[in-house]
Amino acid sequence: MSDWKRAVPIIGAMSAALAVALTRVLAAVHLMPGVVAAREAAIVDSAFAAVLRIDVLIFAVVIATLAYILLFFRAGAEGGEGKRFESSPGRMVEIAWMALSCVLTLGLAAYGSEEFLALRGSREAEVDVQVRAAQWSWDFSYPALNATPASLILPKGKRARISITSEDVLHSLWIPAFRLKQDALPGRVNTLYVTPLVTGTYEIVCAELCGLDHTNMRSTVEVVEPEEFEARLKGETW
Ligand SMILES: [Cu+2]
Repeated sequence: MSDWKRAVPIIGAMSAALAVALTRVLAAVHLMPGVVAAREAAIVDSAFAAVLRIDVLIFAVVIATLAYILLFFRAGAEGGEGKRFESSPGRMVEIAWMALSCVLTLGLAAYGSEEFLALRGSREAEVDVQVRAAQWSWDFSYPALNATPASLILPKGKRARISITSEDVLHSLWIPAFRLKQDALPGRVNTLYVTPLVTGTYEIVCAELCGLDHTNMRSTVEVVEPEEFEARLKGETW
């Protein structure tokens, strides 16, 4: 049997074992924050999980191949040359690898575009909030309700449009529980759409190094029941 025909089942078995072990470890680690607090968070999580599955497979095949080569082709004890790879599948492997790479790249691009469009959705929203970032705090205002609460308040189940700008340098509004992040740029308004699904209070963090107190540039978003929303905003106005 030629070298590569013997190698394929061994590398295949090693890859499968490694992929199963890695999948188990990753399932135990929980890479994403525990709470999935918005419709958008579920979309990001499913895309992340899909890409991670592909990454695990590729990683397992590469590492298993490397391990196989190290094990079976290492130099002899006396420092002599190791075993040589005598035969090669040649062009077939190159063609298969290129075809697979193309399918994978185009498939991921199509999947990513679909998920991105699902994430952005339409430009309609039921709630409008303006966010102004400045060194080193966040200001929130609701023009339709004439309210300026100290933190962000959103009604559960309603699509909100968050218009973000900056007074000075680059900042970035990041809400890990929503899996959303949007840059705040001076002289420009960026929009973010979100439909919160779980009531609670979640962290807002600045995700762009913006100066001395960057790490303290934090706030919170509170997701409340829709019937409480306006009353909460009135109570928070100052
Ligand atoms: Cu900042």
